[in-house]
Amino acid sequence: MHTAHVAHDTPYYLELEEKFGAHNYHPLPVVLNKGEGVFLWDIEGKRYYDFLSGYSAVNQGHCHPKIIDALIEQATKLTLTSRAFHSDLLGEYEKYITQLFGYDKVLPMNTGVEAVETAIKLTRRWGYAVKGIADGAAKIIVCEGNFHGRTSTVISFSNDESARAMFGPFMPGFVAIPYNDLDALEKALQDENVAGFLVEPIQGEAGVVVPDEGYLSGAFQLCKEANVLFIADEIQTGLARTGKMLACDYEDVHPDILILGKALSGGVLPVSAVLANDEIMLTIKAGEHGSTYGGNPLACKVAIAALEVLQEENMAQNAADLGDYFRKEIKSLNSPFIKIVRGKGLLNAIIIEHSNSEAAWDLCLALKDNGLLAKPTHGDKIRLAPPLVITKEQIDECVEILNESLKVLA
Ligand code: IF1
Repeated sequence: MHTAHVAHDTPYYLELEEKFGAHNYHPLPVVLNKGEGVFLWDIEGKRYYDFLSGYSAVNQGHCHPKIIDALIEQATKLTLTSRAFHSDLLGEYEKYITQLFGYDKVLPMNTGVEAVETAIKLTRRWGYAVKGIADGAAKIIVCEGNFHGRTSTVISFSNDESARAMFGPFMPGFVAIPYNDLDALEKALQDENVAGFLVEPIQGEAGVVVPDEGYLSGAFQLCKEANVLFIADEIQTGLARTGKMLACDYEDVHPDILILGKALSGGVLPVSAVLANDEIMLTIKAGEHGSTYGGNPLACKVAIAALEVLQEENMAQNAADLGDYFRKEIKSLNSPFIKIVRGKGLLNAIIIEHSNSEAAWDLCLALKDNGLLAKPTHGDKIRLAPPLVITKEQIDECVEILNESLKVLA
């Protein structure tokens, strides 16, 4: 029977998800059906500024024409060969991305957490094969407050109860230390069985926690001296988001293992990557790691376009300039409800101070009504991360929307 496609209202879509979908998220009550640049539209045709950017996967703006053209062109030719055979795009992409970031090789994966898992396996394998750690004894140092994804191994070293409670038993081999604490790192590195230090240059989910100047370079130096791999998870901070191509670039740190994801495809499909030099990368031999979709020609074509667009449109510089401006403008509101404004480039967050524990959520509902989409994280923090193509005039309009929306907390 052919059902005529009739437009449905918002409750219709919310009810579908409620009835037929897992309840593993608590989204804002908005149903979107179009995205372009910094804007999203809901099914009622209302336009919003997107201040989440798909959790920093849409740095290039929604449906960037050049990325979509690459997607469409490749989709009509060849989307997946599996790695059982070669394609005419994998090598081209591997050459492009390794030369862009300065590494010998790349291991292509799909989601961010798959790349983190791959980096963990590479680090352990290097620990045994090169550093000489006894098989099975390798440890990786991580930071409290980390977020590196949601697989069983990765939540094993999370200290966020909402991410790990009742998902045990957990994977051993991880040591947690306080973030932004070089003394704690130095102490933990005394253990000869440590193979790597996995760190976010800025902690995203923790509410955009920016470490002290010198933390990344200090940590890198300590790892060098201890013959331990410095592993940077730039899945959220990378690809121009913080005002440089990589957040590590602020301190001229060249990670031993670099992990990318999210904006590597401009929000078009899951593409992630692990970059390292031969001493590390070649410890994994044929048949010892893989993925059905990893390095598929569609992903390769899209990722090249996504990386080119970041550079051609100078998005890192725009993020740096407008990030400074944005934080200054928010501070000048002098709102009694904004305790802290912090971030780097266009990865920012505000911390809400209010007697009502739901204040951040209420503010996000008001922002939505006023045409700006953002979402609280961990209760009182609201991440504010628009696509990197935003203009100064649009920042001004969004600061005005924030100012107007803050009245709901009065
Ligand atoms: C959710 C935010 C969280 C990440 C870093 C690895 C991954 C992520 C630094 C895994 C993913 C997403 C996941 C999403 C919420 C969002 C997020 F900070 F970006 F907002 F949770 F911290 N490393 N972050 O940020 O990548 O497997 O998801 O592709 O899980 O709720 P993924």
